[in-house]
Amino acid sequence: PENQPAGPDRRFPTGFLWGAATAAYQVEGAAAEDGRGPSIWDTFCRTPGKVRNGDNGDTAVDHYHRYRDDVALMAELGLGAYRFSVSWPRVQPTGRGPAVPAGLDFYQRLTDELLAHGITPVATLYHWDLPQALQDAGGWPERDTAERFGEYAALVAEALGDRVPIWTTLNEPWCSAFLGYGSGVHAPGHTDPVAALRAAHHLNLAHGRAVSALRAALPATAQVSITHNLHEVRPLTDSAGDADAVRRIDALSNRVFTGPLFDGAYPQDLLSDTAALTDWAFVQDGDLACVSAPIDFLGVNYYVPTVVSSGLTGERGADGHLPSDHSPWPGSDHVAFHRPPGEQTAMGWVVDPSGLHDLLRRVHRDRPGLPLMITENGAAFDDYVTPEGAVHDPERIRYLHGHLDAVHRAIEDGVDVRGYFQWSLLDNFEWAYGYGKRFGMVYVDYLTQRRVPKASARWYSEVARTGVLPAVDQG
Ligand code: GBH
Repeated sequence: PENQPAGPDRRFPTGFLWGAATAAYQVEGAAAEDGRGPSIWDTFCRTPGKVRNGDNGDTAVDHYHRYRDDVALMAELGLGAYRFSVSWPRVQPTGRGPAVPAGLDFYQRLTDELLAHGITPVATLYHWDLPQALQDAGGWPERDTAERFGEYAALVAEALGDRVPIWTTLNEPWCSAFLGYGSGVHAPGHTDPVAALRAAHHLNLAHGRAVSALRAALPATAQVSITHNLHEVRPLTDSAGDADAVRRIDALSNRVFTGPLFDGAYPQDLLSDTAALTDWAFVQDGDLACVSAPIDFLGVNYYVPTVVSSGLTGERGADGHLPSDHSPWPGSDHVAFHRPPGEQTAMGWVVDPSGLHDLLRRVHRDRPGLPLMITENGAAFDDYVTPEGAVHDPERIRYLHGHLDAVHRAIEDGVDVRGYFQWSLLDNFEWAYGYGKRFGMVYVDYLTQRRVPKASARWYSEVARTGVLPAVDQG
């Protein structure tokens, strides 16, 4: 705090949504209950060597059974909104056919509980838990998966449309396509650059199909969106080669999604950069018109900037992959990734709020008038409960303060940011890292499932309640 200038308090716009986020597979548990079918993450967790410590989401933090207590805790913390995801294999165990009533019933009860506590439900239709049966039929590289997703979206909209005001189709399709089918560090663990590009297109198409289904079923007041983990890509130096590396990675992480979504076209440079891999013949007539149907806001998840240069350096990239490993960046083997200096989280991700500020300004510049929502931002640190029963996490308070300050500065610059969701409400199953990384504002003792709000939760609660970010972080 002593190196922070004491500035004026920053007041957020009235109506700004203050929330927290989770995802079904990371928190629910109850993996075999009420007819839920297996997802690609159930399978991946059982594949030796894929998930740290052999962890899986069978029990997770038991949110499926403890949702009432968890909602009460959210209310106690003064949260205005809760972003959760709907598990596709709970609704359709094989990804096809009629909905399982018990599966939908859980989300109806959860939603009713939120509304009863004055908390706005924000539903994401897909946060990475593809029904295994659809993967067996080819998964996201196959077009049929997008059609199935449209039908699933219709079933969920029919069940929850009267009570969920804010909807997101997909969470971070970049991860689904490029980590799931390119680098293989996420389920289903494939390492095929062409499959990754096909998956990206079919995820775009799935979004479009879901938007049509949602618009057909929801009241006109409902807001429909998609969440992307947009990358803030920065050059290592100001060389022309590094600028070209930025262009390539920007195409493969951002414009591969925002092009079809907002311009109804894949960027020309992306098509030529990947021409040696594919001619993109899987993009059919009419697809892009469907993908580019208007949305009401864009969800942005931000954790860390991406620093790139041209040329193989032989060093481990900031995304953790060696040049010899499978890359999540098809056709960009000669781009090197760098870990910038500075404070890091337990994930090894540098703490850099300027990345969020720059990213928001850039989206605003490219898409003026587009409302934005920060649908995820947060950090893992090595949290533990003291003998007195408290969790002191000043690093997280500093992290949140810095990033909320960045959001506020972007709003002052004219960017239309409507809300902020901390990742995550609870410590949970952190994908390939298992339970080893704690992102929660609430600590979870995985043996007893006891919840302990961290000091940062109390801090965030005050910000959410007042709508004011204090000048110093008070961590
Ligand atoms: C989100 O994904 C997910 O939506 C959520 O489920 C997850 O729990 C949460 O974040 C925390 O991981 O190579 O060092 O530059 C985050 C996706 C992709 C963000 C890789 C960071 C690059 C880090 N991540 N990315 S680095």
